[in-house]
Amino acid sequence: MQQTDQTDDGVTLWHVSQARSFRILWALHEAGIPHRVEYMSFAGKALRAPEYLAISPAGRVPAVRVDGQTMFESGAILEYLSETRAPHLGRAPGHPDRRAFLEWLHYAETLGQHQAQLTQQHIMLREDWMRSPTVMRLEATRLARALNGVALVVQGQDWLLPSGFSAVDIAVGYNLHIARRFIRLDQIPGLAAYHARLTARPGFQAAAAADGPGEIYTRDFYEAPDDQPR
Ligand SMILES: N[C@@H](CCC(=O)N[C@@H](CS)C(=O)NCC(=O)O)C(=O)O
Repeated sequence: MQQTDQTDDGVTLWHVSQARSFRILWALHEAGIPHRVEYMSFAGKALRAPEYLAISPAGRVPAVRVDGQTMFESGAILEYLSETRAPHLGRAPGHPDRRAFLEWLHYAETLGQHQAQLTQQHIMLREDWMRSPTVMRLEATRLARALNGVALVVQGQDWLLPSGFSAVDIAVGYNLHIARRFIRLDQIPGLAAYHARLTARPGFQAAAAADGPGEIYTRDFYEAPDDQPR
């Protein structure tokens, strides 16, 4: 595990470039929370090492150390950081947008499951015979359908919540940033413009600069193959 950015007020992020841990990296930069990053890799065995499994039981990223404890699950981490360090990114109980805040925070993982399938099929399964063109097309369609729900909202307002930018734009925004490798965002009205608003934010750009060399997605776009026998 390589360690960088020695600034440390107690928040350490375990991160793989381009992975869901980018959500946390973005939130840390967006809110100006001092932190350090432990850069991990899917190559090798670091995510399966007993010391990492003690932090993240399924060997996934993100994980953080915060307030003297470790924590996994990006949605929970975003909520905790909002509660403890960045109230402007959260919507506390009683806020008029609280219900929608929770919906979108969890919806990010509805999007995430389709992206995980697409990433498996296009990238992680290395041999052609392991992949399924049917699953690739189906998951791309399901991801686009799920993104339609996001588009319907951001056509009428800048951010997912009427009260303004929040952690749910980070959670879902990460998905959108990856989804454009599988879905043509400009074919869903409102999505490309929302993506442009997200990526123009200084917090996003600082996180992108700190993301490290991408190791998952090497192509701009992964086209679903047709079903003809190869
Ligand atoms: N719901 C979890 C998902 C975490 C997750 O699956 N992360 C992926 C990277 S995007 C991972 O670590 N995969 C490694 C593996 O599956 O072994 C979260 O949002 O934190």
